Amino acid sequence: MSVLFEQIADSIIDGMIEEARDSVQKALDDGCEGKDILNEGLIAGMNEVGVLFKEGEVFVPEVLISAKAMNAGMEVLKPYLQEGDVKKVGKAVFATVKGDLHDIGKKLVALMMEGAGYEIIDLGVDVSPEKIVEAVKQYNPDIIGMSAMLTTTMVAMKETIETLKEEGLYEKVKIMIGGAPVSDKYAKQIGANYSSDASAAVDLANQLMAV
Ligand code: B12
Repeated sequence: MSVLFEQIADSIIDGMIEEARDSVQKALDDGCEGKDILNEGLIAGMNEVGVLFKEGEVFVPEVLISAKAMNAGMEVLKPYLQEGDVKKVGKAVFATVKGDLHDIGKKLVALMMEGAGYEIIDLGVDVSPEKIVEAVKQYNPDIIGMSAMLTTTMVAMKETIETLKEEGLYEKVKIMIGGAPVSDKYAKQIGANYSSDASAAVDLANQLMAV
């Protein structure tokens, strides 16, 4: 890992918002690729935070500050991930499912998809199946992207799909799911499509849209 990427990762681990912004900008000024800054800097840092959290070395307040630093870095990086074709290829509604407040990964996926030409409607976090159904009726999207980071909330994805079926909307949209506890197997079980990260999500969306 280059020193610059290490600096970015450290700024996330330490929850230093200004440093996160500055180090991402510095890496961009140095000509680093947006994708590398994201994967080897920001995401690498957040992954380390995850390890420290699991080991009990840091607690929720620190993780929240790291999440803020991650968002600050992502804001700087956003325009560089969104270069390229702006022709709209489809519309996607995104939501973090009921009971779940994690949104960093979902925002990243939404950001990359926006960059790939999708119109994104982000419903936010803790979104009930009913709200998702309402949004499908209101926006008529091609894709629904659902995110869950807790083993206890991933069931809400299944509930949402069941509600969509009850409303006769399931056949009208493609469903993509993701998040740490989610797998391809689970996606198949509930009638959705899975992708493990943000760039794979764009490929999956294009595949589903047959772009
Ligand atoms: C940041 C974080 C938080 C922050 C969230 C801030 C925010 N705005 O998002 C805060 C502090 C709020 C938090 C709270 C909690 N958290 Co937390 N959190 C994390 C942490 C450290 C990082 C998650 C993250 O942002 N990763 C970085 C992003 C880039 O990765 P990602 O989210 O996985 O997203 C990628 C893919 O999954 C995928 N993806 C994600 N969504 C989607 C959607 C689609 C459609 C697709 C295609 C792909 C896709 O693409 C993304 C980009 O590549 C994880 C640890 C971990 N290893 O994941 C724990 C973790 C998820 N949290 C955990 C827990 C337990 C909690 C709490 C219950 C803690 C508590 N005691 O209160 C609460 C629950 C709150 C709630 N109701 O949701 C556990 C979950 C365990 C489990 N198996 O259920 C984890 C795994 C930590 C651990 N090892 O114990 N957390």
